[in-house]
Amino acid sequence: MTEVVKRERRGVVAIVTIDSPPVNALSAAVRRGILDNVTAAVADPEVQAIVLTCAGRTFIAGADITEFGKPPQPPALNDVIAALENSPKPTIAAIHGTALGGGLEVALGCHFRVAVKDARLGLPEVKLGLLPGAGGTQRLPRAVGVELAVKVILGGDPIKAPEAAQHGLVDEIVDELVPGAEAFAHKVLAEKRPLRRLRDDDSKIAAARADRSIFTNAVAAMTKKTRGLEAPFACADAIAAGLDYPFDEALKKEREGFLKLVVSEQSKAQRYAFFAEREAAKIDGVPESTKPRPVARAAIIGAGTMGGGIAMSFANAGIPVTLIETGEEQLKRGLGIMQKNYEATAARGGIPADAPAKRMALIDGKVGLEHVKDADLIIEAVFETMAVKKEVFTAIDAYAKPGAVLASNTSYLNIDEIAATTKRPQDVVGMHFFSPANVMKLCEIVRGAKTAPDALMTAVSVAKKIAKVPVVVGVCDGFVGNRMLAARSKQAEKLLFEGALPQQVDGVVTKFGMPMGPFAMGDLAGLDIGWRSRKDRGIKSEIADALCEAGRFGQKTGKGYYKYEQGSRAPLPDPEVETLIDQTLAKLGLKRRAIDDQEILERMVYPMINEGARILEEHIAARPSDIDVVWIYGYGWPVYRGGPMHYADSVGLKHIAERLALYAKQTNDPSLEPAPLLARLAAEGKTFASLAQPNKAAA
Ligand code: 3H9
Repeated sequence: MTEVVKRERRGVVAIVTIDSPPVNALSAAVRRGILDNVTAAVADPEVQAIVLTCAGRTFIAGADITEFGKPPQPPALNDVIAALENSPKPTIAAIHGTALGGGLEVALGCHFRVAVKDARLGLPEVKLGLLPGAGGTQRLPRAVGVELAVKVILGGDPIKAPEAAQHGLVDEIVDELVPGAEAFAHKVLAEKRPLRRLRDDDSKIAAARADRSIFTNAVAAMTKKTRGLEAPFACADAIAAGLDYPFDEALKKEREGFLKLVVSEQSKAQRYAFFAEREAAKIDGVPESTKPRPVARAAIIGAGTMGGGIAMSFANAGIPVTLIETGEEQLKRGLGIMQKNYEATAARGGIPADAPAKRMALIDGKVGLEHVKDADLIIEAVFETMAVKKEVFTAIDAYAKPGAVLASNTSYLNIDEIAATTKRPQDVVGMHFFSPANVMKLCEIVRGAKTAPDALMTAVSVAKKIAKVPVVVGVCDGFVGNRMLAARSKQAEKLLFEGALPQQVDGVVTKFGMPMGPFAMGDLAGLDIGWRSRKDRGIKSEIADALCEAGRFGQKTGKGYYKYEQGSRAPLPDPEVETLIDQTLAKLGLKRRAIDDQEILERMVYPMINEGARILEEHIAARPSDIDVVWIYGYGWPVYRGGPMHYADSVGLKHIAERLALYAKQTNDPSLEPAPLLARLAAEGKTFASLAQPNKAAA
C-alpha cells in the first residue's frame, strides 16, 4: 500500500483517507492508493460501506497538473472512478475545502457525497484550457441537470456546498466531516438505500435530450463573452456527446477531447499562467521567518476613481477602511459613486441585496489627513505628481502610528524619492492598483531600496486578502506594466505617422486577444491628460495634439481617435480623424504607406517583449513569468497566450530579435534594437523560461 492513502476500519465502515499535501492532487501514487484501498475494502468481509476523505486543508483539488504532458502512469483516473462507482458496497465522498476537477470527478464516481458547509465543488478545467477528462462532463449533468452543469463546466467557478445540496450534488451537509460521513454511511445501510450510480441515471438529462434548446441556450449564455478561447466550446461538445450517445461512448468522446486539449498551445499557456501566478507569490530576498504586520484597519487617501476602487476592495474583504479626502464635497461625491456602484452590482445579482449597506458601513469617510492615525496600512491615491505625493507623505509621516505601512498607489513615480520625505523609509512601499481597482486583480508591489522585508510582506499579504494578485517589482519609471505599455504606445503613435489608422492598429491588437487597442484605451483615459503634460514639457505629438486642438479629448467629449454615439462606449471609426491625420502628415511632409497587419502586430508586441528583457536585465522583475502575470491580470493579456514573455518563447526569440533589428533600421529607431538579454538568449537558441532561477529581482 502507498502511504499517501491510508485505510482504517471503524466498525463496518472503512475510512479511506488521502494525505498528499499540499492539495491532495491525484498523482499516480494517489490514484494507485485509492484504487488499492477501495479494492481491499470491497474485499474485506467486515466492511459494509466505504468513506473516501482527505487529510489536510482540502478534498482532492484535481489531477496533478504537473503530470500533464508526461507519459501517463497507471492507473488511469477513469479506472479509479469506475472502482468506486462499481463497488457493491456504498461509497461516500466526504468533502471539505475544495473538490475540484478530477477531485469532483472522483466524488461523482461515489454513490453519495456529504460535505461540510463551507466546502466548494467545481470543475475548473476550462480555466486551464481543458475539459473535465474523467467523466465530469457526463456525471455532473446527471447529478444536477444540464443547465447548471453547463454553467459550472463552461464557467469553471465552484459552487458552495449548500447550493450543491440544493441541486442534488451533495446528499447531506455535515457538521463534522468524518463522523458526519460515518453517521451518513450507517443511515444508508440502515435504510438500505439503493446505490446511485450516476452513469446509469439519465433522469436529469432527459429534459435536455427532449428539448435541445435547454442545452444550446445555456451554452450561448456562457460563451457570450468568450473571446478566442477553445476550451469552453470543447467542454460544450463533450456535454453534448452525453445527450447524443450512451454513457460509455460519450465518455470516450470526452477523453478524446481532453487529450486534444492537453497538448494544445492554449492549454499549455493557461497551465503556465496558473503556475506563474503561484511563482509570483514566492518573494526573493525575504527571510523565511518574516511575518507580515497585522492590518486591522486601512486608510485610503483620495476618494477619486482609484481611491474609491481600492477602498471598495478592502470593504469587499471585510476590512474596515477610513477614506480620506480634502473636503466634504469631494468625500460625498466619492462615497456616492461607491454606493451607486455597489447598488448596481446588487441589482445585477452580483452581490447579495444586503451587501451594499454592509460594505458601505465598513467605509468611514473623513476629511483631513490626521485621520490616518488609527490605520495599520495607509494607501495614498492622490494626484500623480511628485510634489503632491511628497506633501501627502510628509503629512502621513506626522500622523501615522509607529509601524504603520505607508503605501503609494503611484503608477510610475520613484518610491525611494517619496520614501525619503519621511523619517521611516523602511515602512514605505508601492501598491500600484489597476483601474477599475475594485475589479482588476493585479497589484504591483513596489519594493523601495529601504523597504523593510516585513513592510513588503504586509503589502503582499494584504493584497492577497483583498483578492488581488500581488507581483513584487523594483523601482523604475512605470515599473513593469506601464513601462512596457509605454514601449507599445510609442510604436502605436509612430504607426499613425507612417500610414496606419487607429482602427487598423486597434483591430490587430484586439484580434490578438487584448480587450482594447492603444487608441481606444487613450480615448477611455482622456487624451487631454497627455496633451497637457506634453505642453508642460515642451514636447509635441502632432497627431494627438491636433485631435486635442479640435476638442477631441476621447470618450468624455464623444470624440477622440474615434467617435462615440450618445451614451455608448463603442469606438466608431471616424472619417474626420483620417482627414486630420492626412492633413497633419501633409504639413510634416510625410507620406502614408500601406502597412500590413503582421507588421502592426509585431510592432505592437515585440517592443514590449524587448522592454520586458530590459526589465529582467535591470532586476525590476524577479522572473519572466512575473511579467506575464502583470500583463494577464493588469492589462487583460489573453491568458491563452500566456503573457508576453511566454508568447515570445512560443514565437522564438531568434525571430523576434531579427524582426526588432529590422524595424530598428527601417524606422530609424534605436529603442527597437534587441536588448542585450534578448540578443544573447536568441543567439544561444534559448528561451526566457530557461532563466529558471529567480532574478534576485526587485531587491
Ligand atoms: C483536472 O483535474 C483534469 C481532470 O478533469 C482529468 C484528468 C484525467 N496539481 O493555489 P495554491 C499546488 S485539471 C498540482 O497556492 P490555495 C500549487 O502549485 C485540475 N499542483 O493554494 C501550489 O504549489 P506551490 C483541476 C497543484 O490554498 C500549492 O499546490 N483542478 C494543483 O490558494 C498550493 O496551491 C484545478 O484546476 C494541482 N491540481 O488554493 C485546481 N493545485 O506551493 C487548481 C494546486 O509549490 N488548484 N497545486 O506553489 C487551485 O485552484 C488551488 O490550488 C486551490 C488551493 C483552490 C486548490
